[in-house]
Amino acid sequence: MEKLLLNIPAIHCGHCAHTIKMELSDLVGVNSVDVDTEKKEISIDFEPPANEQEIRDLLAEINYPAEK
Ligand SMILES: [Cu+2]
Repeated sequence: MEKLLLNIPAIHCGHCAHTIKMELSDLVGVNSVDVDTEKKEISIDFEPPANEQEIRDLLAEINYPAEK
């Protein structure tokens, strides 16, 4: 299992957190998603077939692109 910590500047409220959790949870291989609304950070536990690029692409697609 891999863990990914990403900074998402566009997160500003609980609704954002909910949207991100729902969308990422739909990816096969994503086991858990934690969102820290205050720090604008998300932490994702995943395993194949999910991968970091797929997660970053999805976040960009739903307008919550990860920093760096
Ligand atoms: Cu929001």
